[in-house]
Amino acid sequence: MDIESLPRLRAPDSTLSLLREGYDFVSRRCDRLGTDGFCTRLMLRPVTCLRGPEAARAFYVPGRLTRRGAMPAQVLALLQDKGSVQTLDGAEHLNRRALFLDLMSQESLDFARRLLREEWRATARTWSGREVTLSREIGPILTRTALRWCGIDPADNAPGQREEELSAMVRGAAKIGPGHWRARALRRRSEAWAREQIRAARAGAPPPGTPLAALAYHRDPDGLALPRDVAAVELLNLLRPIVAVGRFIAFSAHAMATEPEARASLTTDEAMLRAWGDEVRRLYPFFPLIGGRVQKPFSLAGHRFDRDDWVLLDLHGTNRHPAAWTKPERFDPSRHLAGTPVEGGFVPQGGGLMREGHRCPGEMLTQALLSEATALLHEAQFETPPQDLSIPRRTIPPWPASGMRLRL
Ligand code: HEM
Ligand code: MYR
Repeated sequence: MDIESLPRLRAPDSTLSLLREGYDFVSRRCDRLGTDGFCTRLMLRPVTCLRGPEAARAFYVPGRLTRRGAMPAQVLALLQDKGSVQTLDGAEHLNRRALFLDLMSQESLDFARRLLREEWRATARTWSGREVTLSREIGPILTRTALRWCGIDPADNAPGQREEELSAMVRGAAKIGPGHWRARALRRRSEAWAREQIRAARAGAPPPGTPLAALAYHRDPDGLALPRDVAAVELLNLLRPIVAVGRFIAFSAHAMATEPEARASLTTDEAMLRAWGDEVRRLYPFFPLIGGRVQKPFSLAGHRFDRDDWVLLDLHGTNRHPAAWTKPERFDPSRHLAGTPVEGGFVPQGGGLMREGHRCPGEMLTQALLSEATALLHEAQFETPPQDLSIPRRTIPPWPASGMRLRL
């Protein structure tokens, strides 16, 4: 690893550069300095930015870093929120995390795929012969999929409003200014709705075996039910990211449009679909950086990380790191069929173990939905009308510039 003593940037604070450069902020500086990390300040607070598989392995040693006080408050407010699984550590975290992992059985992943196919087909009836913008169409489809998967009937739950709220949370998480504050207001409306779901589930009989029932009846390590507002926050932590998978689906269509050679070898074989989706998750910009605050001091390549130090791991830059991938910028799904990636080199949804640590527990569900959507896009044999196919590098997270227009 190219970390000797980590260089310190000359600029007194890098917040504006991060906002200006988005996904390229860490990598540009590392490339320039010839290192895999550097020290700077963000929002006036000292931080060490790291990238690459070795850094990711160090970052994901169990118990080393907490997520508490490690993500900007605005991001936390719209994504995971107070009291959520991401803010927990130790036994309480393991217990809450098991709630999420227990929802990811093969049967339940297959059910999610079936729901997505149904909702896609129902909407696609209105598409034939017409040009559609995938970024606009996919949100409602995934919102209905997410509600039904959780055990909530879209018909009784204003799916249009739910879609507006859930999409705003993702769009507004890394924004500052009015876009962010509007999303905060929508999030409050969404939380009120989610609390009512939990209340009603506890008062009545939620469909057994559903995520809603699991949340309503979950017990913490002391045998207590989750407070209603915490259960509501966790319900949103299921619904919101399922809707967020829409970006990966748009990126999958983008790859079909821009990588004709790879598209020619795409089939609906399960291993192929998975490899295609993994290559989309590896290369396209989504979750840029994950933060941690040191709980157990450690050293990495001669640099000492002390208790409470703030660390940011560049997930996007790690997925494209030459220590993990040959020709990292090339879109090549077959690389995922060839073997397992270098440990720590494939972290689109975080790294480390699935059972403990904070790696995204929805990763398998993301893969399942992305495989299904890739199959549906492949079957649709769409063409792409002339449009701006660039992917913004400073909007976090982006859509393809034209929203990904398809002719079906
Ligand atoms: C955590 C990304 C989809 C639920 C995370 C983390 C990332 C991430 C980077 C943090 C990892 C860390 O702290 O080390 C994504 C992306 C997704 C996605 C890019 C694509 C849409 C999902 C889905 C679900 C989900 C579909 C559930 C249905 C969660 C939860 C956590 C989490 C509950 C917190 C876990 C913990 O702290 O233990 N995700 N995720 N995510 N994700 Fe996802
Ligand atoms: C989810 O809804 O939980 C999944 C995807 C959300 C992606 C949103 C990206 C914003 C992260 C900003 C991090 C900035 C760290 C300095």
